[in-house]
Amino acid sequence: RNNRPRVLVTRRWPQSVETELAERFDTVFNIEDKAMSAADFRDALGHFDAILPTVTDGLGPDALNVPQARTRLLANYGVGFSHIDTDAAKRLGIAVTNTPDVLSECTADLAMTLMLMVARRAGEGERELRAGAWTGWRPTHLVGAKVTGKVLGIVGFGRIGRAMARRAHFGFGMKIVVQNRSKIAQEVLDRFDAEQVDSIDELLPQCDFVSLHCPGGAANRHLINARRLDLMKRGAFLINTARGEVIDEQALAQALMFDCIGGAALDVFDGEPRIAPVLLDCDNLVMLPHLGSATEETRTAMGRRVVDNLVDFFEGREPGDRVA
Ligand code: 8YV
Repeated sequence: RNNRPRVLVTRRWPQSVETELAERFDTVFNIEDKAMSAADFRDALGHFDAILPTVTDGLGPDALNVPQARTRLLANYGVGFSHIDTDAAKRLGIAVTNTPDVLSECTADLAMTLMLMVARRAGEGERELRAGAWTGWRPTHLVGAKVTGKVLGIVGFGRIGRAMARRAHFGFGMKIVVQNRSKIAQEVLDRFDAEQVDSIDELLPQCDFVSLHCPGGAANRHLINARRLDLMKRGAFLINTARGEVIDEQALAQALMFDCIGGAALDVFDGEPRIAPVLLDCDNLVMLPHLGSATEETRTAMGRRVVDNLVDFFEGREPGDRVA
């Protein structure tokens, strides 16, 4: 039993997958359930065969700055892995895996939730009611924007972007326009009656709603900046369930305050859980605390997927979800 791989789980997981991990591996859970520091990681790299991080674990150059590591696998719990410096991992001979597919439907559900909430001013309405400030029905009270039949721009047409397109097109009769770094097969676009444009600049002016489903990281940092917010239709809405750094939040706050766009809805933030104070002053902004994949079913499925990657890796097979 003692030659079982030694595995560190940085946060608490749903019970059933924690049990599965403990049965199969020599598992240590970070019972504090708090984000780990770079120093904690440098230490852990000397003691564990695999580390199972989440988005709250910054595995940047500092955390991976060790001469050598016992760790051979970083099996991320989550699909996005821009918090892991994959070049540094590679130099140390550490493989990286993620958990795609299993969270696409729930993340798209949450993007729809955000889109409907911001268009229909649901957050404002709930705040008003709870504050005891609702004076009653009137024809002009909290009038929002119609969603059905509008144009939805999708930035990043991977698994989650497509799950979003399916909901919006078939459920809400929306016209879908997509931008993606590579060309999408015509047969895939045809499924949603979608059209692919060559650039974000081309996409933005056509859309009533824009939903971000691209990866985070340095390459996409501030992809949505002041200049691009200015390309959006006046009255259009921006939705982000991808990564906080994709939007320049200061520029977004300006655009919201001066009504250059109709509103925005964010599930992710640059430097979360810290929220840029300017955002708190924007009424036409819906904010949720990174809930995209937060269902019992999906969080359990994500854990299973990590277990599959670990088992494959330590039994000498190439893990299905290897990303680096
Ligand atoms: C997770 C996510 O909640 O998978 C992702 O990329 O953002 C969410 O599903 C989180 O990242 C878990 O690490």
